Amino acid sequence: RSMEIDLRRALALKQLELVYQPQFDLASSDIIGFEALIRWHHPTRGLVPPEEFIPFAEEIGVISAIGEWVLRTACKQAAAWPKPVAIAVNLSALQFRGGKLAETVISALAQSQLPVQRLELEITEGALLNNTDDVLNVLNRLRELGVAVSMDDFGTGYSSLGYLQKFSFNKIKIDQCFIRDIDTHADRQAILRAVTSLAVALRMKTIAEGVETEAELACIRAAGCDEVQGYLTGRPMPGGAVMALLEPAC
Ligand code: G
Ligand code: G
Ligand code: MN
Ligand code: NA
Repeated sequence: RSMEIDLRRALALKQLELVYQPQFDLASSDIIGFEALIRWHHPTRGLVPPEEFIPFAEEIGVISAIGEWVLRTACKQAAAWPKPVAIAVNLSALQFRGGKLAETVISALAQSQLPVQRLELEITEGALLNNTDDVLNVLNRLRELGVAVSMDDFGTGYSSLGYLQKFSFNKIKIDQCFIRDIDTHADRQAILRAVTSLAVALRMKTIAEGVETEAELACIRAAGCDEVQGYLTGRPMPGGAVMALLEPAC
């Protein structure tokens, strides 16, 4: 109960923060973007992880407000970065309800002056599970605006492949469960090769998530992934650290 009261007030009390995890192109080693990840600094509980409060925010009906804050804040901060890299924002399935999402995205872009090509939205297949046609309409509308859409946590749901046929995602984010210890798991290597060749055929990019070791990185390269995101190449960092990282070295 008190957690509910606290979460309802978290936005107004400025207890929410976005951290950013870098994403790298494997061929060039360039930073190509950052994923925005939300953090809740609770006054007594300390740092509450999103796995704990995002489902709760969905349950008590504040996810739309939080999601809109995330979108506006990420666009505003990214617009001020010294390099025009991409900013990836996670969407909850519930943000597709109410038919306001496309307007919110348009408004966040206009307010921040972020060029539309720099925005990527990440959705899990959970977002497509119910009211699939409504969600697809919104996604197509966003696509027409020029926003990129990634399928997050690919391979962990019930019908990831089915959704690839329904919507042409710009990018497939391959879940960490296929990446972890891939250097010692031939089955994971086989799965990764299959997913990357599928992505080539569908003209989608691939990014490997949760890469933690050089050995994993070598396998990901060998499998032909386009991009990498993980603790090995960069942990989620506050906005100030992003500025420092992107500032040209003199
Ligand atoms: O950074 P990480 O532990 O912190 O994130 C855990 C989970 O929380 C991931 O599944 C991620 O997609 C989700 N998450 C992080 N930030 C956001 C956000 O801004 N909105 C939504 N809906 N989910 C988020
Ligand atoms: O949105 P998504 O479900 O992809 O959220 C990414 C989550 O993975 C975040 O919680 C982020 O902090 C976490 N993460 C990113 N890189 C790594 C990594 O290398 N190892 C682990 N264990 N978690 C990671
Ligand atoms: Mn994500
Ligand atoms: Na993911």
